[in-house]
Amino acid sequence: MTNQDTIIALATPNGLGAISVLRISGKESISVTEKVFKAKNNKLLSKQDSHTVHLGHLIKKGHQLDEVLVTLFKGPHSYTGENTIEISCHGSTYIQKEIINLFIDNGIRVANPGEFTLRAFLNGKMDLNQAEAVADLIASENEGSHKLAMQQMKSGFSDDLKKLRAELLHFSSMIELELDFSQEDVEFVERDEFKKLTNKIKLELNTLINSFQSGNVLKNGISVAIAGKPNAGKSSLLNTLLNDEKAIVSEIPGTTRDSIEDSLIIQGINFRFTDTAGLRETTDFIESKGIEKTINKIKNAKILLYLFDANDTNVNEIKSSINNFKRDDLSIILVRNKIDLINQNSKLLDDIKSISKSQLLEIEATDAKSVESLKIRLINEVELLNPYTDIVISNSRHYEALIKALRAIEEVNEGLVDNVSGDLLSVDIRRSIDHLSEITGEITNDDVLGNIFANFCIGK
Ligand SMILES: Nc1nc2c(ncn2[C@@H]2O[C@H](COP(=O)(O)OP(=O)(O)OP(=O)(O)O)[C@@H](O)[C@H]2O)c(=O)[nH]1
Ligand SMILES: [Mg+2]
Repeated sequence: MTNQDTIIALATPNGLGAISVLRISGKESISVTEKVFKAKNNKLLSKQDSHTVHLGHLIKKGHQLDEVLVTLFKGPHSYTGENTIEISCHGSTYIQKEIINLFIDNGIRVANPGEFTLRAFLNGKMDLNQAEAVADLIASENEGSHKLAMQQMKSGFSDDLKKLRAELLHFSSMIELELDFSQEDVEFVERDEFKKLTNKIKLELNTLINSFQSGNVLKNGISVAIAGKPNAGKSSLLNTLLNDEKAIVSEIPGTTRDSIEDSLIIQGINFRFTDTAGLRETTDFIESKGIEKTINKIKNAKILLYLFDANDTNVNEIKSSINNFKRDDLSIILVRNKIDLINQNSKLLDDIKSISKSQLLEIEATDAKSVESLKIRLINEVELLNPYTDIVISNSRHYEALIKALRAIEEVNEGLVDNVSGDLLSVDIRRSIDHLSEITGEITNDDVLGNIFANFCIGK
C-alpha cells in the first residue's frame, strides 16, 4: 500500500443527485486542481487559506466542464491528514465521470476502497477502531446503530483497552527484566499485584465480549417473532404496527401459512417483525411446513410476542406452548389480544399471570392506540437487553481479538497461580498484548489492514 501518490474518488453515492462531491487527497491535490480550476475571483488556490471554499469553473480542453465549489484543506488539518480538495459539482453521472477523467489525465489516480480512511489511519488521524466506526457510521440506518458508531468513533472502548494494555506492558517489561537477572533469582514483579491486574483485565474483557451480542443486535436490528394459535390476531398486529395491509387478515383460522417479515423503527431502534403461521396440530402439508417455519423463526428471534385470544381459557395449553420456546436469550412477552371482545373472566387472568414473570400485556391488535403500549414494552425490553450508556462491541473483528486476548490472559493468570517461570509467563503476556493491540491498531500487519479497508466502498 503506497501512501505517496494523489488519489481521487466520488465521495457521494453514484448516480443522479442535486450535487455530488469528489474528494482528492495527496501532495499534488492542490497544485493539480489549480491547473484545471479557474476561480471566479481569479485568485490562485495555492495562495488561499486552509478550510476555505471557492466558486469557479473546471476547465477541460478550454471548455467549461461545470461550475463547482472547491473546498481547500491543507494537511495535516484534513480528514486524511494530507492536502485535500473537495469538489462539489452538479450531480450528473456524466459530469462526475468527466471530472474524474480530467484529474486522471493530470496524473491523479482513482482511490481504492477505504483508501481515504486508510490514509487517515496511517497519518495518525484516528485509530483502527475509529476507522472501522467510520464505515459503520456511514452504513448506519437507525438511531441505535448511529449512536454505536459515533461512540466508537469518539474512541469509545479503545481508551480503556489502551490503559489496560499499558499496564500489561509495564508488567511485561518488569518480568523480562527479571529474566535478565535470572541468575540472581530476584522478582521485580509482585506476583499478587500482577494477579490482581490480570483479574481486572479478565473482567473488562468479559464485559466487552458479553456486550457483543447486544451491540450486534442494535446494529442489525432486533428480531421479534409474533406467534400464537391461529386466529389470535398475529397478522392484525403486524399490520397495525406497520400501518400497512402487509398480511392477509381473516376470521378463518390458518390464514397465514408463510412467514411475513418487515422492519419498523421504534424510538430509533430497528425491530424486524415476523408474522408467522398459527401454531396448531395439522395434517395439511403446506400448513405444517408453515408451522415448521414459525418454530424456526422463534428460534432465531430475540423477542417472542406470544399472542392469545382474550377469551381463550386453555391456560395449560398456552403454558406448555410457551415452555417449548423458553430460552435464556429469548424474551417472551405474553400478549392477550382482542380485549375489546372480552368476557369477564378474572380467574383466567390470574392463571395466565402466573405463567409469565413479567407483566401480561393486554391489547386490541386492530387498534393503533392500543398497540402503542406494546411498542413501549418492546423498547423497555431492549433497554434491559442493553443498557445504552455502556460500552458496546459491535464489530466481529474486535470480538475475535477480545476472545483471543481473554484466552491469553487466562493463561497468564493460570501461570501465576501455578507459579510458572517468568519466561513462560512473558510469552502469554506478549500474546495478550498483541491481541489487545490488534483492536486499537497499535500493532497491525498489512493483512489486517488490507482486510479492513477492503470492506469500505471507494470514496470513503
Ligand atoms: N375485535 C377484534 N378483532 C380482532 C382483533 N385482532 C384480530 N381480530 C380479528 O381476528 C381475526 C383473526 O385475525 P388475524 O390477524 O388474521 O389472526 P392470525 O393470528 O394472523 O391468524 P392466522 O393467520 O390464521 O394464524 C380477524 O377477523 C381479525 O379482524 C382485536 O383486537 N379485536
Ligand atoms: Mg395470520
